[in-house]
Amino acid sequence: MDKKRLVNEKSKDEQLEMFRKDPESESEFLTTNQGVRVSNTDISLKAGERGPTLLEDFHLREKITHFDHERIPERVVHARGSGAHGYFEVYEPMTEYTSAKFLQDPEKKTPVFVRFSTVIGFRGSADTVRDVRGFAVKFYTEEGNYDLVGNNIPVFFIQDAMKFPDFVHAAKPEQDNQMPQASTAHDTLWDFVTCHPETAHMIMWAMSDRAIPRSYRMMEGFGVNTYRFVNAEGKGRFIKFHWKPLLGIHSLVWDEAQKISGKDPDFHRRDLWEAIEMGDYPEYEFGVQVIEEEDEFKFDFDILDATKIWPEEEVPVKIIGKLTLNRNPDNFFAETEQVAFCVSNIVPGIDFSNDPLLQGRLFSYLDTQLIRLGGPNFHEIPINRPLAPISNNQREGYHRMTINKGKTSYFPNSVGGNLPRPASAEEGGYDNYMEKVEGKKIRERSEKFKDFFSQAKLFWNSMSEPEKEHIIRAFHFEVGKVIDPEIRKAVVELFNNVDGELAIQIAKGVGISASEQKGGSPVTKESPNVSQERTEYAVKDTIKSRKIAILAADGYDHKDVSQVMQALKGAGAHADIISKYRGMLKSSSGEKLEVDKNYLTAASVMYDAVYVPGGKGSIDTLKMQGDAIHFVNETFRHCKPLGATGEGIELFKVANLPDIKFAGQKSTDKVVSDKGVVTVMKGDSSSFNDSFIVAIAKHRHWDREKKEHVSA
Ligand code: HDD
Repeated sequence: MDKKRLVNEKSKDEQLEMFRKDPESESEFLTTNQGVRVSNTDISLKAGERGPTLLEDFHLREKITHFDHERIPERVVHARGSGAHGYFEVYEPMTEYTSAKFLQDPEKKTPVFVRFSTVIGFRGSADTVRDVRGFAVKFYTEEGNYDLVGNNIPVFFIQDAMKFPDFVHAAKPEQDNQMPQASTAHDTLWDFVTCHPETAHMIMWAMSDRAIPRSYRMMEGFGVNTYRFVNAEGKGRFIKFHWKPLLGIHSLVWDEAQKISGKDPDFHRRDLWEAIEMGDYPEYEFGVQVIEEEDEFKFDFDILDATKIWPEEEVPVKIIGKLTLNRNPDNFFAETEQVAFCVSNIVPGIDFSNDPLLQGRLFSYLDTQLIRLGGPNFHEIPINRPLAPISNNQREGYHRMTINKGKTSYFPNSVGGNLPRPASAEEGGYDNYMEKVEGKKIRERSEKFKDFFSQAKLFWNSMSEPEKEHIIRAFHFEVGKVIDPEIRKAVVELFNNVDGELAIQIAKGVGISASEQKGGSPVTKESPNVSQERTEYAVKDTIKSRKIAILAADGYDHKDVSQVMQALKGAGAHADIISKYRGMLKSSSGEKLEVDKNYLTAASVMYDAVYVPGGKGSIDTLKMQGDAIHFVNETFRHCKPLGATGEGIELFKVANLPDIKFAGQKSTDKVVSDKGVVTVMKGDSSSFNDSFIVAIAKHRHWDREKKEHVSA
């Protein structure tokens, strides 16, 4: 049986396994690429011990040549990413809407490969930069591969693909000095923004907490563009795709994100990898918004404009299935780097719309893989191979793997039995949706595309107060780094079209005098679902997979630590013991505890909460350690939960947490929970655990008004 047929009859996992088991990896012995066993791979072949190296050393030449060619061009955007395998299940048959087979049978699991990414940074840049995150899903369906290439923000910077190269050139490091890396806080990006008012809405999202997610597991995903569902009767409907994370939508704060970039540049990669290794499988529900064709013009926005959302309050998201990521890749290069997503990879039952951004994307992705993966046969790389059989007349080109049999590579033919032949719709052939199109060739956009500010204002109106404050501070950082005062002024003027007060606040932080006239869009509507705080998809009742730091030294109270650790574990969280040195700690009653990280390998910014157990010896030591006090201060400043029992409270007092009430000294005193700081003196451990878990589940405690008084 030839390899191609074998591949097509196996599951994706089995298929990849087969490639992993190629003779190369099965041999116990080190061999050349030709299978010749190598006797020495340390010393090159020389003429005498101290003589010149000989050209005939085929192993040396092969080894170095391979190494010299080991890099492929990084993706022109989304270069830095992280991948995971998993599966998709539909909740109920979607027959009414689409004929796509992977959306019919709730019993069926469709294998997927997902790649998350940042957009602007190079491959080696940090994970927690302010940026959009890519959320690309490859479904290996029985009808062929379907790629849904989305982002974690539902709109885009520009309306027309023609502008994409300009936008990316402006956002990437500047031409003369290749700075700054992985950041939009520079002149050319903001120059582009002010020259293109259509960016206003997306910029609001990019300045919001959405652009600094806590984890790939805790962010939404959006298909962004408008697509079509087409059912078996040929009825089409406009749709937008959504991914809703079951852990809720959570973000970092900007100071935290910047510090993590130094402490652990792989923060998001590591988080995804470790969660999957520990069995905390990331899950996202799949949703669609549907607009009937007859309602195409019913809205005050153009449904083909990718800079506009379909407010979920107007067009509800119908949840139709779930994605689970349950396996890490075995090899980063072979899978995560070589995976090739193409927006044009589509299956029957799904079709494109005339969204001008999408239309350009249809060309770009296939085109970019040709240069990135070195030729037209990249679909044969294991991670890109469909499970559905491939059979066509495209046979040659660089890196061809399949060995086709027979004489013919054309259709129709009489020599090869007239095969392979096109399939009818009944046989599963892809039929393009029969849309009536009439018009003059023209370079124009429809009138509603020119409303640049209404939805930017809708977004602003929908934010909670802390979210608004974060947006203003993000502008202060980003635009504050712009050197040319004319560009800073233009930014203030642009956002004066969105909201006058916003413009005044931006101006204040970037050295521009605020506009006299308070401008702004007249829109007063809100769409709570665009707010991470207010959305119905906010999840604030679980601490599953959160990371808690426990600060301790010799003399810690073992009972305190064990009962809190047990409670956290029971609720699905993970705790690390942090101390000045790695090794073992000794409790006041003689037990031992292994330290996971020291103050140099850990930092408060890498955790979701901090707990300080009692034990006089431990606290006397911690009170003298600036690193421990800093840990507490920083956690407080970033509005994350803090818990302490017994003498542990002393450390919080030394850290001077402003306006916080602590549990009293008496053993009869109850648990006190104040703005996410939970303390108890003695005794009631179960109510402490409950209150601490509630505080962690809330994630952030923005009500710490005096947080800025804390230096950290
Ligand atoms: Fe794009 C990669 C998402 C507009 C051209 N894009 C890429 C990836 C994601 C997106 C997630 C990374 C895929 C991976 O992990 O390999 N892009 C989007 C979204 C857009 C968007 C949600 C707006 C709706 N992109 C867009 C436009 C163009 C491109 C308008 C060009 C006209 N995008 C590309 C590309 C990339 C890419 C150059 C770079 C690497 C790749 O394709 O494989 O073709």
